[in-house]
Amino acid sequence: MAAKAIDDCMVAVADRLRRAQHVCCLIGAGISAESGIPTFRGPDGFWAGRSAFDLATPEAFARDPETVWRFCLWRRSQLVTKRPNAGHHALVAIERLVPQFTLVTQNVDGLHRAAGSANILELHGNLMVDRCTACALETQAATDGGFETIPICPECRAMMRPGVVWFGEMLSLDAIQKADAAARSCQAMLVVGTSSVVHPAAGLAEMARLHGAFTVEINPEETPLSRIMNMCIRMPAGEALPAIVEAMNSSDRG
Ligand code: BJW
Ligand code: ZN
Repeated sequence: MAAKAIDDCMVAVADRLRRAQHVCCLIGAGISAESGIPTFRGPDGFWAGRSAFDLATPEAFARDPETVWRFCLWRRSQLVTKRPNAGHHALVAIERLVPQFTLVTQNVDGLHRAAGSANILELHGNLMVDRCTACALETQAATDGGFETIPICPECRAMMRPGVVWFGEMLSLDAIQKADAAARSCQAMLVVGTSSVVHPAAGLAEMARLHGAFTVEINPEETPLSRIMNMCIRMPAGEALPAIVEAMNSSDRG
């Protein structure tokens, strides 16, 4: 896309965001790719050469907890070295520029909180949380090592599990209800870095569109939801989101 066309596009999105009372952002793994964290799907994704159903289902964990934990501990050991990027920081800036803002993330990496976002709904949990399989006690995982050992509950000595949501599991009722309400009530939604194939998350973008929100997809690749979006920005999130913030600030001054 020519520079002028990109500028016009950013100004148009900025204008929609500035006029919105409530902005909702639906986020996926693509935003963290520029922090060095692989996405899930695709040739360089976490699941390349692996089966998601052997790593991200309660059945897999029941059958072979060691394999599932090894995958999780390896990701934790990588994650603790990663930092938020320009895309995460731009979302913090947008939150501060609009009256109401809801960040609905499918990501389990905690980078939105690290960047400073405030109103976050973590639909698929958090990789750095351990939850007891027996008494449901939740603890924060260590960030300074221990990436070789399966955690044991400090209260009842049962095996812990990662605090993420696997396929076939219910999402937190509180989180999905709040996300659903945000999708229905927002005037603008940015759908960033998600393949939009996992439900119920993907359905939130459809819900927002159905309720009249202006929807913008930010993703270098097309997705099944591209066709229902008002606008698609085929750029990496770490470039597109800061450009939108810049346009929001310019229109503020102008
Ligand atoms: C960039 C970029 C850059 C790259 N900038 N972009 C309705 C229809 C069909 C099925 C279902 C349905 N409702 C429920 C289901 C079943 C299932 C489901 O959705 N299955 C489909 C896949 C077929 N859903 C569930 O089971 C959910 N539970 C549920 O619904 O409970 C009720 C129920 C149960 C049973 C039956 C019916 C109802 C739970 C879903 C949990 C998902 N969990 C995971 C794993 C977390 C654990 C872990 O971390 O190990 O969450 S799956 C995985 O996918 C992870 C992600 O959060 C999620 C979404 O992936 P995401 O973020 O979109 O990443 P990618 O890799 O797919 O895409 C990255 C994108 O970034 C790409 O598009 C790139 O182009 C782009 N990109 N660089 C911007 N720089
Ligand atoms: Zn316990």
